[in-house]
Amino acid sequence: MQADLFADESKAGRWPIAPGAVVLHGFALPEENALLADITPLLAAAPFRQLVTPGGYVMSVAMSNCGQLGWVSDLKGYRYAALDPQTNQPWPAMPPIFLQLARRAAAVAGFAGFEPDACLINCYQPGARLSLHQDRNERDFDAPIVSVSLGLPATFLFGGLQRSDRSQRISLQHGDVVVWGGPARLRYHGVLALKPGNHPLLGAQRINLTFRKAG
Ligand code: MD6
Ligand code: FE
Repeated sequence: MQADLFADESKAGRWPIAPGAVVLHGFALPEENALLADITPLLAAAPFRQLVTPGGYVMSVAMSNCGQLGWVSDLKGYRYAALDPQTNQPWPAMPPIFLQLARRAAAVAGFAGFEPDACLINCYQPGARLSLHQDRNERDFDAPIVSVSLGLPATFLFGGLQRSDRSQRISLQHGDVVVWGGPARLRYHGVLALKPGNHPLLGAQRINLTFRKAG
């Protein structure tokens, strides 16, 4: 009896944070080992690197990508690129497990038919942060974004459509998935400086996978 209560994936651990945005608590936990096993070879081909913003600052978050397109930043601007500028090779392919998880999470959140072509991989060490921004380098804003948190917990700042709107603070734990689209797609958001700690699987870091339809 009790088992049936949460048999419907669309209800368990689903926390709406705004119209179009929902946290799926623990949604990625059944896949944690498979996800981590797939990340290792990706990073061997396209290692984490700290990108430079168009304004000349070195980002504290280290980044890599997989999929047909990867998000990059340099003094010329932010954009998606098919080749890793560090190797001039295509980004590693998106592992099937990543793709399936992103599709499933989007569908549960009400965005059926999500077909991501880009997965940004963010690595936060203690102290690393992401200042308030909008995700607007994608070609169209109809598709949602699916964001998977692994490792140390972080505080996600979730603001409004204007930079000056006040932000909510949302705690994201290992295995949580945020899906974000529709009327929430262009909301400002960021991540507070990561607190030191030790995660049993990932050690002193947080890894975030962000799936987008960029092209
Ligand atoms: C992060 N995430 O959680 C950074 N963007 O490390 C993002 O910037 C983000 O989680 C758009 C939608 C969901 C996100
Ligand atoms: Fe973002």
